[in-house]
Amino acid sequence: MSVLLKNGTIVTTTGRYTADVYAENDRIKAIGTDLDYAADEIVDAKGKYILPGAIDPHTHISMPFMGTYAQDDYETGTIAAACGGVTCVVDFDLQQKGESLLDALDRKKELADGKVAVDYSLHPAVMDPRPDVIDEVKKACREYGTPSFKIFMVYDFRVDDATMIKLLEETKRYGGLVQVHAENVYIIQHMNEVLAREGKLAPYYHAMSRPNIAEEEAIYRASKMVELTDSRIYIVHLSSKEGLQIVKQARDRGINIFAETCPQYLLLDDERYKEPDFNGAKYVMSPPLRTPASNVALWEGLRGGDVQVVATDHCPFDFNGKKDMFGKDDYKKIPNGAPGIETLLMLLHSEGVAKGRISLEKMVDVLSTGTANMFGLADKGEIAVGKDADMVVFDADLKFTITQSRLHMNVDYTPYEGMEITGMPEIVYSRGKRVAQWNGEQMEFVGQAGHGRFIKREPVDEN
Ligand code: DUC
Ligand code: ZN
Ligand code: ZN
Repeated sequence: MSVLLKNGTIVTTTGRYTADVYAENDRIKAIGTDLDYAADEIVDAKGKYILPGAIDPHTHISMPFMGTYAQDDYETGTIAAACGGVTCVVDFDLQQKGESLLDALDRKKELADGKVAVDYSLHPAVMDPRPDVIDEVKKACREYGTPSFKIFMVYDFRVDDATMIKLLEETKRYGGLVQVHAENVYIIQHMNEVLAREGKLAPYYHAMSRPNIAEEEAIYRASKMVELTDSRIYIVHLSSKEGLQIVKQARDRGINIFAETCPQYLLLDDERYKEPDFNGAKYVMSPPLRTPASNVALWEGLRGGDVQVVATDHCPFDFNGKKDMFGKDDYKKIPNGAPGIETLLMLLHSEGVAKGRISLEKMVDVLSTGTANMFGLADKGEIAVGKDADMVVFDADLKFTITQSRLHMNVDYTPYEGMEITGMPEIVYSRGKRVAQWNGEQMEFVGQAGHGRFIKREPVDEN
């Protein structure tokens, strides 16, 4: 299979230029002007951007959570990804009690292989940190190709500070990266008690129960452990301006702390929880939506380089039947999470690039190139000779109105219903194979479940 894209505008993290791109058997083979290959597929890309496929390093596919399951499975989730221009997904793999990290990886791979429509990898999530589990870090980094490890500072399955220190030391030894959900559990428990006493149990109080200070304190504590161990850490779904301030201060002191944010924390705010008829439940996620001041600060964090990655935290639960299953009378019982894998690229382009909040090059960095570097995806994230031909032909002027019925995620709502988008993918390639295309009204999937592969990732250079 070979593809020749003619006269497109190739976008990198440092600039853009007009050229042809030729891809054959998974990889980009040549970039230049007037390339003359007899390709199976020749596309006139004049006036269109050629972007590296977006990478979503934060998804919860088929994840058991709060008495139910995140609804997308590997097939529906990666079909939606392809339709949104996301050509690689790194999903969280939650270790069960008593299970080894490596067994958990095998278990999740079995669910994914043969179903995924685009390439994928896994982050082991450490939930049962026995000493033998810490010892598995080496194998996960060196043999399994999964050198990033998720931990939670909240929820029943959180790790304590001692475990975090051990993991930071062990990952440092083998070139791994700890990723942390940073919220202070005791602040949240306290707020839950206060709000319950006052009878404040509607979705809006979910946000009040998890104040910015809970994120700020946890990030500060995590940053101190990184300083102690001279290691590295990655803050997932950074949501607050106070949390960002801690990240920035630590980075200014030379501490290796990295941060990811998500479209919902850039674009939505806590007024959403006040929507009538229990609609506020659609936005119940953790951390919660904040105020516009945090939205503004996070865009600034992206521009300034203190936030390096934009991911989705895709974790979909139907509004009808899941969000309202146990939580009608108590925000604490509403499954936490929202859909987003398919809307990542369109939102970042339309609300970020088209509105002048970030440059096109910065978008490529935080969705593709920087993400590939952060997570050791050596063959991904760039339109360059030798890289995987994960490519998006992108029409920056194409208009689309987001509506749930024109999306592919296996869920009955989108938090962005009715939003007018400028700029959409026209064709999406996964390793040179066309997997999705614009059909005049919406994206349609034209690939195959099972085309995607497990990608072994590389640890950073050991020090
Ligand atoms: N937060 C969510 O909203 N969903 C899944 C897990 C998490 O930390
Ligand atoms: Zn989280
Ligand atoms: Zn998450």
